[in-house]
Amino acid sequence: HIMTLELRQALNEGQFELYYQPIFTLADDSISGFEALIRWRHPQRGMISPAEFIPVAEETGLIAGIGQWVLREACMTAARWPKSVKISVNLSPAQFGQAGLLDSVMTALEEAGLEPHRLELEITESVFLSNSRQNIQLLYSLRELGVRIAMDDFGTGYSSLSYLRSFPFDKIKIDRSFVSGIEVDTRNLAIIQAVAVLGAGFNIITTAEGVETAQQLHRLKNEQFGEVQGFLTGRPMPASEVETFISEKG
Ligand code: G
Ligand code: G
Ligand code: MN
Ligand code: NA
Repeated sequence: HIMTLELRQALNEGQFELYYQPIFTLADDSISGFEALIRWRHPQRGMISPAEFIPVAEETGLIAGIGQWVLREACMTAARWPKSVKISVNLSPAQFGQAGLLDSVMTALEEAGLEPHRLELEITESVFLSNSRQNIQLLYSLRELGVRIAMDDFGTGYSSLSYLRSFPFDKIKIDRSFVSGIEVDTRNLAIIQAVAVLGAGFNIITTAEGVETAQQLHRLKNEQFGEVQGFLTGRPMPASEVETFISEKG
């Protein structure tokens, strides 16, 4: 791929950055943690979204190196935050196919001196589509380290309900497409209510993504949703702004 060389160069020359988006606990309005979101500051083309380059990195195998960088950087940054604040890192399904994921996670935690329970790994349902036995095994090994596992983009993949039985997730993050319009869309609201019940029954934290309006927040609170994340409560921000954000909102 035409981008491959540039991606390799980006990793070597430090062109990647992490932005951090806050996640709030609804019960007490406290900051639960931040999700790390990668950005590519391209020397000519400016900021490039991960939606553009992560698929290329997955195809070319560069995701291993990029993923390792993300883990180290996120853990180092989070180690400077108050201990009550967690860090969530997105794992690409392709990272599961590569040897060394477990090692990368262990090394990142050790180097940063971050307590494992403060690291949450976000995976998508597609991790269960291929090599599911091996991948579930790996998830258990990660869990044994003490890190938390969240199912990301819940509801957008295939037969998501069965995966909830395959692995004891700590959290489900419902995709933002189900949050949009819950003020008026009775079908999306019904899905939100069902997921809240599911979370309670499985003893899994529920997080709503893409919360953009005060009415949505209010609705989610009413439905006993656990957490919210979205432009309403905080946009992704550079690391340099996180500590101020915590001291103002925490
Ligand atoms: O903010 P946003 O445009 O950053 O993210 C777009 C997509 O890229 C989301 O699906 C998000 O999960 C994914 N993404 C963001 N950061 C990372 C990362 O560090 N690793 C992986 N694998 N995906 C990421
Ligand atoms: O797939 P994942 O959940 O990791 O993706 C996170 C993506 O959602 C990022 O691209 C992030 O910038 C974006 N995002 C975060 N909050 C909101 C929001 O309130 N509205 C919209 N439209 N996107 C959001
Ligand atoms: Mn995510
Ligand atoms: Na998501």
